[in-house]
Formats: sequence, structure tokens, C-alpha cells
Amino acid sequence: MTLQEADPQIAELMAKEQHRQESTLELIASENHVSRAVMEAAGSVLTNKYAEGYPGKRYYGGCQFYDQIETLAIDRAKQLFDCKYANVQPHSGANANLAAFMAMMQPGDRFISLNLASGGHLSHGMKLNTSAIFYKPAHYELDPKTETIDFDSVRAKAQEIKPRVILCGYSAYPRTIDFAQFRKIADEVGALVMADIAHIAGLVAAGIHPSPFPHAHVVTTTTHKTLRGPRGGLILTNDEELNKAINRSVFPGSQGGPLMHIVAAKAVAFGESLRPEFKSYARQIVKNAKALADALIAKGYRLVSGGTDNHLMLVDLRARNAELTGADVEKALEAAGIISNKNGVPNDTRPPTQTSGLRLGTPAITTRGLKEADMATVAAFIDRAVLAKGNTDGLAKIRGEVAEFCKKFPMPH
Ligand code: DSN
Repeated sequence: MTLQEADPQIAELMAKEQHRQESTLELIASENHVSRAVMEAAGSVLTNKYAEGYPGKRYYGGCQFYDQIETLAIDRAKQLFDCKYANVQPHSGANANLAAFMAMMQPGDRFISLNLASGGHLSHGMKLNTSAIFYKPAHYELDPKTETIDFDSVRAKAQEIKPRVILCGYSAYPRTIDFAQFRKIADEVGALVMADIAHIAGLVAAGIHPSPFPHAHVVTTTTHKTLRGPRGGLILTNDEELNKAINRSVFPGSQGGPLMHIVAAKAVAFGESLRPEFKSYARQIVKNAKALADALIAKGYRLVSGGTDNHLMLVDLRARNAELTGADVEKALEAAGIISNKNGVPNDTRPPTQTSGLRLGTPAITTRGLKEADMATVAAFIDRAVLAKGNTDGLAKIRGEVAEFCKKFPMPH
């Protein structure tokens, strides 16, 4: 029985969601559109079975093909990131980070990271997250002038706290990360470096952003952002002992049975990322981000740190109009068919539910085939929607134009 026959309600909502994706510009920096092949693996017969354990060491019978699939996923991940060990089972980035913490620290141990408000992630020590409930976070800062990582602050915090782990890698940071500097400071205080490259994994895999290896002891990532795979997590290391600890921390430490349909979809995505076309894709993401950043600056917006080196930019809306909040602009843009997310800017005076900023990224629109020349059109849509804020008819008109524009750029099928 098809889904349409078995459950028309869900089928209809899925069809609407497909239309929404097709007819809007997806500018959320952490989202992407996967290939048909990845989708096929994710929605497959592989969801039917338990495979607790690791290849060759399972707690259930009947895992022979699962062993081969997981081994392929591991081998491809190692090749992609040029490292010795990979755990492909984490269900998400937050799960990957928790398992990495468990492998490197004992409960109560200290670590330092960038806080959420400055561009970090909730699993990097936000007070309600396990990372702060079981471990002790402290935070280093951005340089207030350049709005980039202040390595004097990293060093000072590291010397003061003597952390077990120094965590780098961010959710709203538009600049290249200097992993070597983090390692230098970690070596000075006897800490381990953990790099969460969730946002930039695709750029790292393609060689467009410097690799965290050999500087980081442990690398975590999601697989669904610039890497363009299914939603999920991944942990990498070159250290044999850490690898054993990571494997224990994922299973049985923090997860049960792996989602093997997702592991297969990760393997498919890693296979795609190993092809030369993926390098061109990753290069185009960055070119598009720079072009969009320039077009927005030309319209009077201020970008945190003045621009971008990667796939995302953080727009400080106050330069365009001091009254604008991220929440209002996110809503106006959505009504105009442009999907984004409100985001705090460094030292934001507004709360996280309002914010003064907007985070924009180009991974998804690059997958749809938009190029640099199209970024002027995208910036013009954005600015028109900002100016039309609160004007339902004006936003609906832009929504129609955006939908028409999107027809030129089909989703991957
Ligand atoms: N929620 C993701 C993001 O949007 O950056 C991070 O996990």
C-alpha cells in the first residue's frame, strides 16, 4: 500500500512540504537538499533491523549486510577527512558531542568553548544542556573590534581554567578557524582539542577550509549541513585509545541501536562527497556566500566581522534600521518565501527570542544551482522583504516573484 493510500493525511503534508521547499529560497546556513540516492537509502528497508554493536561484533543476528554498509560508511568517512578512525553511529551532532565529551572527560571536568550568544552551540556548554550539567564549561571571547576569535582570550582562559578540553568550531561564525592556534594553546596547558566542524564539514572535505587534522584530537560533525547527507552525526580521530573510548561512549555509553538506514545514507553521501563535483559544489558555496555578503553590504547592511570566508554570514540588522529585530525580519522574509533564522550578534542587547541579527547561508541554494550573479537578485528580494515588513500584500507579491524565480532552479531529483 502506498503512503497516499495508507495515510493520506501525512502524504498530503509531505507533498505540501515538498512544494514549500521547491518554491522558497532556503537560506538557513545549516540546511541543505540531499540527492535522490541519499533519500532512497534513508527511506529504505534498512530501518527494519537492530544492529547494536559494531561491524563483526553485533548483539543481534542477521547483520551481515549491515556490517558491510557500516564498514563502507566508516572507510569513506576516513578517506574523506583523511584520518584513521570514524564512528558513523551518532544520531545527531549533539549526540556526537556528548559521546566525544564522555570519551575525553570525566563528569565534573572542565572545558572551554565559545558561548552560544557569541556563535557557539548549545551542546558546547549552554547551562540547560548535558554539556553543562555533567561537565564544567567556561568561555573564551571574540575580539570586540574584529569580531573574530580572540586567541589572547583563549590562552588566558586556558591558563586560568586548566581545562581538560578546548573546544572550537561554531554555529554562527563566518570566518576561517585557525585549528593550529588552538592546538598550540592546548599543548601549553596540557588540554585536548575538540573541533566541532558541523557547519564547515563539506568545505573541509572538499579542501576549501583547512582541516582540523592533525591539530584536533577529536573531531565531531553533523552530516546534513554543507556535507549534504542525511541528518546525523559523525566522530573522527587519529588516536587509537580515544577511538576505543569514543566507540564505548557512543554504544553502549549514550545510544542503543544505530539507525542503519541513516548510516547507509551517510555512506552514500560520503561517496558523493569524494567525487570531484563535490569540490566544485563546495567552492561555489563560498563564492555565493561572498557575492551575497557583498550585495547585502551594498544595500546598507552590516555583517559581523565585515564579511565571510565560509558558507554563512551574520547580518547585523541595526545598521539598516535600528528598529529591526531578527524575529521580525525572519517572519517578513518567510512571508516572502525566503527562509532564514534570527540570530544574536556579538553583545546583542536583545534577548535570543528577538535578536538584532539574521544568519544566512548558501549551501542549499548552491545545491539548487544558483551562482554568484543570482546573489544580487537574492539580496534584492531580501531587502525588499525587509522594507515591506508588516505589509501583507507587499510580502505576498514578493512571495510570488520568489516562487517564479525558484522554478529556474529545480531541487535535486
Ligand atoms: N541547529 C544547528 C544550526 O542551525 O546551526 C546547529 O546544530
